[in-house]
Amino acid sequence: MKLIKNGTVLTAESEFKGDILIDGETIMAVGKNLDQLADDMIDASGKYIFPGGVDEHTHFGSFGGRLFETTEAAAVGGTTTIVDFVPQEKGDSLGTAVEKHAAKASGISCVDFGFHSMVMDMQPDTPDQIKELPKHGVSCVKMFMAYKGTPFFMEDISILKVMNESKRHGITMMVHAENPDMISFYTERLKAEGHLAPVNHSYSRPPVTEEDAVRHAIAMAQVADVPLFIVHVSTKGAMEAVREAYAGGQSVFGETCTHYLVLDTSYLALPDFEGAKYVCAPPLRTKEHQEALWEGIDRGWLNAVSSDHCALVGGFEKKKEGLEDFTKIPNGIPGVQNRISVLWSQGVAKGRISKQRFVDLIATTPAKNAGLANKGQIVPGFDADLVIYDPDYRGIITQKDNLEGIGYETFEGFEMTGRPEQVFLRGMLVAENGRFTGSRGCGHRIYAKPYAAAYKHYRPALWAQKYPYLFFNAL
Ligand code: DUC
Ligand code: ZN
Ligand code: ZN
Ligand code: ZN
Repeated sequence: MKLIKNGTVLTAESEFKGDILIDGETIMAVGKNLDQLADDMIDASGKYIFPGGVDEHTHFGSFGGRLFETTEAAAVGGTTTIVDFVPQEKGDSLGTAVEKHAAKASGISCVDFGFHSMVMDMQPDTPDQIKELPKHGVSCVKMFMAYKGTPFFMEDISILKVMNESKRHGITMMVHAENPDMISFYTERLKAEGHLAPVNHSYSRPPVTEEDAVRHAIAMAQVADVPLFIVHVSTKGAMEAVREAYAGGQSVFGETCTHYLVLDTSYLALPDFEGAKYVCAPPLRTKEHQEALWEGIDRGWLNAVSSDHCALVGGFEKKKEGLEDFTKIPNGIPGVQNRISVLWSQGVAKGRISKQRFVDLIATTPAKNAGLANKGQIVPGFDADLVIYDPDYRGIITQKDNLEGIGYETFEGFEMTGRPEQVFLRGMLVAENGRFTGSRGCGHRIYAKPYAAAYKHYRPALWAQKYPYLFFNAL
């Protein structure tokens, strides 16, 4: 058995000096005086130990993602589990889509991996396929209110039907909330006036388009009487909509992403088409929104920070398809590698969030949101996914250290105030000081459980008192 000794253990609730005993792939004990049980000692004096990161929102295989070859980047950054969104091809059932996607990850992924479904081919029998998802280890399904005219876009009636079925099977509804018609309206106007540079992508999707859609999604969740999870919240107004709905008794939750916390709209206006690197949806926002999001994650109004990692095949070159027209720039930016580093350096080290909030946001709650039973906590019986973090390391994030394989680093030039020194995936050392030391395919598929966090925090009684006329069937 392995013993990680003399470190400071960080959890979502507390921190304490303690040793961690690992038996094979599992945490065996946390405490003192465990030496006699160990045959392998790792000294973590002066270091922090926190649970391996859980990135509940990645696109290794959608939006033109690079598939799972580049998951080494996750491992070196301290993320030991990813939950990847599964694109649904026309004609495939939701379950078939998951299995096809899983086949691309198996034997390749360097970190453990689970899946969220995305409904992209809505057929009359699609809602009925929701009941199959737990069998495929899927606990969440995402639908898009944006991208009208593409397979992503879903009508309200489709969303309502899937919501209705999701509730019966404990599947968490996730929504990408942006108002597509408002975006079309702005886009047409910008194009007509000849405004085609990358920064116009953000002008075509101003904050109001997100807040409006979030409020609409919340209303749909009221009608269907389901818990709701809003992915990639990027604005103050959208965050407040989530917060108000929750305060009002509705089970509405949300995450934000690393880039919305630290990158602002000025990146989109960089010369020589550099701004295209930062085109994502929802777009980067102004500093005012960033400040609100920091408050939101500190206070728990948003419960997780994901990367929304989109490593486009072709990287920056691919984005040049939009040289003449911002609407043709593929959406999405990479960020799986430095999610943890950035949140520590810009959050913990600058006093914006506590170490406990940090652990909760990067590992503990994302695991709960995604229904991953043995991930995200340093507790006996859980997977021995652990990061030994050196808080004294000082460096600069730069492309030469990047393993995401896209040719640019989203957080180029940001300070690293500390870094993951050693990363363990189920007890295996998979990364050390920025180098991947595991083997291709060492990541396992993780089967999520239904009735995840959004359902655990479901409050039907409160809800029923407030809207008795909507309240048909409590869980
Ligand atoms: N939605 C995502 O979740 N990621 C990238 C682009 C998008 O629209
Ligand atoms: Zn059913
Ligand atoms: Zn989205
Ligand atoms: Zn995404």
